[in-house]
Amino acid sequence: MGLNVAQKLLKTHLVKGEMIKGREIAIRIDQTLTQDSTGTMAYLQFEAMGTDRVKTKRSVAYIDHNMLQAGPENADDHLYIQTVAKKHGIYFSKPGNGICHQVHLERFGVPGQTLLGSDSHTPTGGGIGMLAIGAGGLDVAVAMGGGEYYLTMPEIIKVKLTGKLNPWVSAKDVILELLRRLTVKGGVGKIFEYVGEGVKTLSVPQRATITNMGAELGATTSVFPSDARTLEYLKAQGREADFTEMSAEDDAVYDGEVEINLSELEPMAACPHSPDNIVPVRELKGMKVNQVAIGSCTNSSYVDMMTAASIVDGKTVDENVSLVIAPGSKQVLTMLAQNGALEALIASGARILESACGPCIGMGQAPVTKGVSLRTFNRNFEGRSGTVSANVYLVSPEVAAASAVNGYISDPRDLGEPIDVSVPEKFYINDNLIVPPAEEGADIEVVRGPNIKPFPKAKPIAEKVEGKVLTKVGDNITTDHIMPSNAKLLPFRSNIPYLSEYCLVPCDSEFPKKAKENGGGIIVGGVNYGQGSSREHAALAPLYLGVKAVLAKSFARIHKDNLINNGIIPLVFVNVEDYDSIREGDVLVLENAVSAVEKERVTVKNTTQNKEYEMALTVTERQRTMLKQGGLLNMVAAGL
Ligand code: MIC
Ligand code: SF4
Repeated sequence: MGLNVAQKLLKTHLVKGEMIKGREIAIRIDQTLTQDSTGTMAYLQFEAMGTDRVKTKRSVAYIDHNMLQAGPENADDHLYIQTVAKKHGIYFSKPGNGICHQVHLERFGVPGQTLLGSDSHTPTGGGIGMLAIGAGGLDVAVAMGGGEYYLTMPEIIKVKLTGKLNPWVSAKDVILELLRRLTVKGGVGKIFEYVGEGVKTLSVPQRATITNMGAELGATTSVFPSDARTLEYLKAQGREADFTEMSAEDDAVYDGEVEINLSELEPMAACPHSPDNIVPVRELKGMKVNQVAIGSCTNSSYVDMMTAASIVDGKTVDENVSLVIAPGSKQVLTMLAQNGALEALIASGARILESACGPCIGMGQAPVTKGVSLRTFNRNFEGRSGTVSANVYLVSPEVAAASAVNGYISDPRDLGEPIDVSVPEKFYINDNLIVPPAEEGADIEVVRGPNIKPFPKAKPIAEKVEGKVLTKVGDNITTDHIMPSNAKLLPFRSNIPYLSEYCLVPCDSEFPKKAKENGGGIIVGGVNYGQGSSREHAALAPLYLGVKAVLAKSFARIHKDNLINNGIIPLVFVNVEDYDSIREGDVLVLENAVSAVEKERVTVKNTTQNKEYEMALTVTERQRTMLKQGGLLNMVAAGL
């Protein structure tokens, strides 16, 4: 039986376990990436582990999220990351160099290698044939220290692409179609591997758009083969030496299959407030638009920007629309400047932002009250834009640019003659914003600003875990709900005590107060609890507030791992009716917790209602040890 691409990648990196669906495996990590809003914690944790130099083939620290610098906090964090990187053997990508995933694809991604990143969109690297996985900062810190990465062997789903995209239909529409079919929880525990004739028709940046937004399916990762198109891209980046070919064998077997005929796709949009709320753009045609934003790690490549520039060239952005453009990297921005496209964008009335995440994570450009914002981004969770009442639609650059000119949501197919933009034969290469690490780090002083506070550490599990239900929330609660991120809060990513004051506030404004008054407690959640980002802060803030367990109908992968890494027990209702009966304020007890966490099923008593709930603890053996020890750091310290 032949291997598929995902299996080849896993097999060549397998350190422990058997590649049998549902079993725990451990893989060797070749490369890591961090960004600044998760990076400070990851490096504090890395320092706490006492490793001198990273043991990976390549580790890169990017600055791309916290760029507003409205006070000294962001700059202090940047300096901390820059100095800690220099000392410990990590490349540092300066602010202005671009969004981590875009730059990593351009300059560092290597087909056939593994990449672990402290950002949920790390699977962008799957576009170049990497096994690229998003994880919490602590997992990345361990990988930097040479530790393996543990995961449950995912199901591998074949996504067979046939046909070819029609003019004005884009890679974004491919992933929106998959989200339409499978929803934001459809990818949990799965790797999506793209195969078929249609694959050849997609360039690396297009593939990267698709693998990037596979994160919204909840997938472990997504991957394309490494083929002639990959070589073409690497050559254009002056990196053909990094190429290796890799494709699925003819008789490769998969755990499931989805087929998408590219020729049948049309422009689509994800409507408020979820990336899987998909409709064809033609159904929204005519809706007035207040803001259009083009950028983010999903759609900020050279081709995306050139597409937008070609559409607005010679035209004027509608008087009621604010068009903002954030090119994904310095490479992209420079090329736009060199070939005149930047001039076309500026002339049309576009507002040019620096190469960073910017509005995608609410760092500026919050839309008008109740505004309609069209974004080429990957997440449209309520409030993430910085305006709670705004309605954000996720679309392709083609739809975005056409709508910016017209002032209403437009189907780009109405623009007529297709434009022709392709990957250039040679990208502009200038890596002068990438600072290499010191040869010898011993003498480098790590600079810590006053905003950097120690992170909370979990304690080994108590014999009896007891607490009040502090809050009960519904389905698909995102990490943006649990630990909101916006221009006001992002500067405090190194300050958990401060951030904890905002924990779960979008769902329950009293949550931090109740947690403190009760000396901690328990959270009850619905389906897919913790979807979205990799931010460990969504576990660290609850830990700081004394949360001991989360009971939910199901969990998103990275958040569940982050909870366990920080000693918080994730329990799943076996009978979903129990979720209905539970009330805020009920006291829940898990007796004999130390032995209970060794079992697949545990009984939680509701002493207020005199009921018992059967809960599943579906974690690996290693995670059971981790829960007993009080998290991953304690486990590493104990040499386990
Ligand atoms: C996001 O898109 O939500 C973020 C901001 O990039 C996060 C990381 C973070 O919260 O810092 C992610 O996707 O993991
Ligand atoms: Fe940055 Fe947005 Fe991408 Fe997250 S999704 S890495 S905030 S551009």
